[in-house]
Amino acid sequence: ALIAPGAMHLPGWLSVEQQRKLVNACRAWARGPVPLRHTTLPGGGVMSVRTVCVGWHWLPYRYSRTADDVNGARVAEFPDWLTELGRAALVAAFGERSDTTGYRPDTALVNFYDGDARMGMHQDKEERSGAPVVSLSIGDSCVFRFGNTQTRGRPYTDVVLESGDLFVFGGPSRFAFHGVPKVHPGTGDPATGLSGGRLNITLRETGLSG
Ligand code: MD5
Ligand code: FE
Repeated sequence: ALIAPGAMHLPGWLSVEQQRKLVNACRAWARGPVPLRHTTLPGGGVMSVRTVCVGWHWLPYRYSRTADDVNGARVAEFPDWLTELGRAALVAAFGERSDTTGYRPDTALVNFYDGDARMGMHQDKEERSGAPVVSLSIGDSCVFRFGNTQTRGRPYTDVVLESGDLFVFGGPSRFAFHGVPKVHPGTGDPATGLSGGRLNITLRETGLSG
């Protein structure tokens, strides 16, 4: 369903097998070279979500090849199969367009939410690219709040994201405010390999080189 111009929600897009593969890949990335960890913000706050990055490391508020705020290690390489999954997601959402085959996501942010984790309303502005963001959800369902480009307040649309859902943020929706106000514990399917919590994987183009 089109939620707003450029914002497409495709429920149940990932098969359980694809979800298992992603869960296994995220487990491996979470073991290293950079561990899954809570990100500390410049003001001293600590995010409730735990994150590990692939390709480029996101830290507030820039990207680096090395995890400068964790252990200094170079992050894992972005694998080709994840590029192909990202392109397939764009085709599923918007069909074959010029920006589909040219899509070169080079970073994945893997967020893990336990039952109490939240993400406040924010914009993702560290990328120097207007390419779409591909968001894949696995495990417990959540309330995803999709807002506007002007303020973190209303108007916004609350969408329930469930295991296997694809959300693509492109065009005028790429720089909208958004957040995750609530996770619903115990709603995930253990067949995905996740016994609890919510996993979200976003694919992005940083627009950086080097
Ligand atoms: C999540 N992650 O469910 C979300 C999914 C993050 C984050 O917000 O920054 O790690 S990604 C939602 C997203 C990404 C880029 C743009 C827009 C939404 N948008 O314009 O609405 O853990
Ligand atoms: Fe975000």
